[in-house]
Amino acid sequence: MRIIPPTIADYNERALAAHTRRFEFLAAGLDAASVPLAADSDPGAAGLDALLDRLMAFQVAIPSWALGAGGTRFGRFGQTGEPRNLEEKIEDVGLLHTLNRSSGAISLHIPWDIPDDAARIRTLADSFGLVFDAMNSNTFQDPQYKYGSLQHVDKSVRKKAIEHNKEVIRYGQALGSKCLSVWLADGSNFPGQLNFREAFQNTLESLRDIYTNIPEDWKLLLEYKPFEPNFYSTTVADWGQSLLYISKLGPKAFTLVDLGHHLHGTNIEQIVALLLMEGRLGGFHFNDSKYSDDDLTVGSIKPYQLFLIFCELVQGTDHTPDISLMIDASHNVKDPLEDLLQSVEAIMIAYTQALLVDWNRLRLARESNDVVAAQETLQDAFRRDVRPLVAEARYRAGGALDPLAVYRGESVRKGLTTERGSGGRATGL
Ligand code: PSV
Ligand code: MN
Repeated sequence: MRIIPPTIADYNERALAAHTRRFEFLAAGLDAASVPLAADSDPGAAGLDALLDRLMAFQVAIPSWALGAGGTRFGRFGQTGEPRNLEEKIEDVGLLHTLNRSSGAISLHIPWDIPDDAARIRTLADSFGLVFDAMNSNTFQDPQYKYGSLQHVDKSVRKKAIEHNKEVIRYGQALGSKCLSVWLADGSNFPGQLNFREAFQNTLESLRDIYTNIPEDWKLLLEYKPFEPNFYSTTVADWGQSLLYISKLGPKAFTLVDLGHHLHGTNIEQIVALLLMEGRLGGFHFNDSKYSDDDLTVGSIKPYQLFLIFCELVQGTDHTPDISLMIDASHNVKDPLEDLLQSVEAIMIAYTQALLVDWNRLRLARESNDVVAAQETLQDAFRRDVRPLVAEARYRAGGALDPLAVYRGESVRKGLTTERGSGGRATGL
């Protein structure tokens, strides 16, 4: 199912007058003059136009495994019209991108989504204006990985996992991706099960082998996670451990931060700041959580944390264009496409708010130890309703003023269900 531009134009026309009122009111009160220009924007653009250019340029990748219903170990409630193959997943991401113009990339997980005919898959993606973001290897489901993959005590299992990663790089090259993203479920469930130092050394040796196959213009991302599926130790458990590995690997290796992969109360924005400072932040998995790796809609629980993270990303602008930004969420009770639209919107809002922080005022407040003024400065930006700005950027880029309204108005899920049926199950977790 495709949504055609004239349909979007119809919806926009009906919403335009109300949007223009809100947008102009907001724009009149903005000091957007200090927003730095996007790399490809017109050098003559200033203020509001510069801000909107940056929003229009901003893209978040959609994971191929998040287009069907998620589940828990207690059950899974399927979604009708789920994509049955990679082609249909690409169509779904194409739908999102047509609506919001900010989801112009797809991230594949191998072997869940093997591009058998890479040229055809690339052409299909291209027809929606999509590129391929990070390629994710999967060394956690095969029965041989019960006791780990890259860390395994048996060299032949390590070898198998290494070869899998090399294969994923080859698929990525055929698709035009520039990045391998590695997340390891490796670890242990009980004290004594694992020799920590040997597990680290085995993992490092395996990663070194993979790293020698990373093409010159590629990145290797190493994602950390403190627990699950192992509950006593994880072999890449936190950002310090990820940084330790990647520092030993070389300049093409970077740390990936998944927002759900932290213990309660962890200051993620500080981690982001330090990784950016070291030039070692390579990727992001956005989601939200109340308790642990809940994989909820971005911005649904802790929008202030998301904003503070974007404050760090915006300040580290030298590095920002190179960071792979992706959603990594699960949809247990919502239509996945609606959920993804909400997530991208939340990211755009946080990004816009961060761009509007009065950084000069904040610097002065910090230098004079004016804690109150520092907090006020951040909250001035955070409490501003920037949704008309995000909508305006989307509108200028050819998208929908209100993507969800079009999605629902056009009964997209019903259309997908008619096309695909109600019994299909998308690959993924
Ligand atoms: C693991 O929890 C993770 O965050 C990794 O990024 C995986 O690739 C993804 O979720 C899907 O299992
Ligand atoms: Mn992740």
